[in-house]
Amino acid sequence: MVKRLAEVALCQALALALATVATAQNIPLPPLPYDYNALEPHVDEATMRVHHLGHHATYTEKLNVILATLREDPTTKVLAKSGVDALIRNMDSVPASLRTGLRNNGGGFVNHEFFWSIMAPPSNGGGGQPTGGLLEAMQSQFGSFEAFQQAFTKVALDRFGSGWVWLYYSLKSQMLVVDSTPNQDSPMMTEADAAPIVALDLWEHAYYLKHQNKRAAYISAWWNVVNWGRASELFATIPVLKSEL
Ligand code: MN3
Repeated sequence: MVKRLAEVALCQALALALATVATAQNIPLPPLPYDYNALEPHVDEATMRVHHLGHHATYTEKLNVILATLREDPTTKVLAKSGVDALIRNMDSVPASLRTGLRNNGGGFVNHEFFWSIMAPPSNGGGGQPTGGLLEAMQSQFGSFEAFQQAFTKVALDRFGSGWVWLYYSLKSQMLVVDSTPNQDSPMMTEADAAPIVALDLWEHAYYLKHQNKRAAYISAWWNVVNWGRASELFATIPVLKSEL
C-alpha cells in the first residue's frame, strides 16, 4: 500500500513536472501596449477587454496546442522554435494536418498582436497622418493621404464577412498595397516577404458592442487611433529588409 501510494505520488510529480515544462514553453498572451480604456471614445473599453482577453487569448491558447504538437514529433520539433511569424510566412513547411489550425490561430495570434501595436491613444500619438517616406510613398501612389484613406475604407467595406484590411509593402512589386484577407489570413501567408504597415480587424467582434452592424462608423472612428508614428517607423525599416533578401 505504501509502495502504491509512493508510485501515485511519483506519477503525480512527473505529470506536474511535464505540465510545467509544457506551460513554460507556451507563448503568453501579448500584453496591450496601453490600458483597456486608452483608446476611448474611439474604441471602447468593453470591446478592448473582450477582444484581448477573450478572442486574442483563445487564438493564443489554440496556437500553443499546435506548437506543442509540432514539438512532440522529432521531424517537426525544429519548426516550433522558428517563431510564429516564420511559420505564417512558410505555411507549406507545416504538416498538412496542422495547416488550417495554424492559419486560423497562428494568424489570429500575430494579426492581433500587430493590430494592438499600430493603435495609440490620441493623446499619445494616435490619429493624424504618417510622416517621412511613408507619407511620400502614399502621395506618390494614391495621390494624397486622404485618397489612401478612401481606398483603404472602400476595401474594408467591400470585404464580405470576417477578415482584415491591410496596408502592406510588397517587396516583390516594390509598392504599397491596400488589400483585404478573409478570416485570420495575413498577406504574409501568400507573399512571404510582405511587410505589414497597418491593419484593421473587420470581424464583428471588433466593433459590434459599440457600433452594432455599422462597419463604416467603426472605420471612421478608428482613424483617430492609428499609430502613424509606428507605421512610419515600420516603413522606414523596409530598405533594411530589402538588403537582407
Ligand atoms: Mn479580432
